[in-house]
Amino acid sequence: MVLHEKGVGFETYEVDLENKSEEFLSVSSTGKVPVVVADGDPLYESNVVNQYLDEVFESPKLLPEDPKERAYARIWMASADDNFFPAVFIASVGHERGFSETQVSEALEKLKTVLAALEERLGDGREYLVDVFSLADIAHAGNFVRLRELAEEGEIGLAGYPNVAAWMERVEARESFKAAG
Ligand SMILES: N[C@@H](CCC(=O)N[C@@H](CS)C(=O)NCC(=O)O)C(=O)O
Repeated sequence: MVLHEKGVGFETYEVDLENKSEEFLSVSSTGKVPVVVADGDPLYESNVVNQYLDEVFESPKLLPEDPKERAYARIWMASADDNFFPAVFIASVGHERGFSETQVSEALEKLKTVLAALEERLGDGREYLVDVFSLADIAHAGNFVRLRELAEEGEIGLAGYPNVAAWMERVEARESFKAAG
């Protein structure tokens, strides 16, 4: 999404995470995706990569100018990593990935807590997590598809989180979200 927002050209490589190639492991020291190879140097951790891209490519800026708003953007980016991603991931594919029934139900409960926090944050007509569309929204958007699957399966009722549902629609309507597929 960041690269599409910035209009920067790039190539993508499909990675088989069940059967990681030597070529992939030579650029991904953690064996995880995403990895961005920038002028030959591999960068990883999506929030770190996204901040690098935001610094290197000027426009549009995807972090607020105001230091406190910028701090809040980083707080929500950390929450996407620490709370939203693991909860959605284990709740949606935990069974296939060897997590126990208890871990999957705990992840679902955790997800409800995370959604409640997002719901509160997005109250009072706030369109995005900070005062502008930012890396904080992008940090969550990568898991919207899984969250929607959970909603379709009846595991999560998004109707109970109207601010979150409206925010998701706003983010999903962006060309960068559609282009990122
Ligand atoms: N905090 C990391 C998480 C990276 C991550 O966990 N990626 C998963 C896919 S969503 C992965 O590559 N898993 C493969 C594995 O662990 O073998 C980031 O945001 O980049």
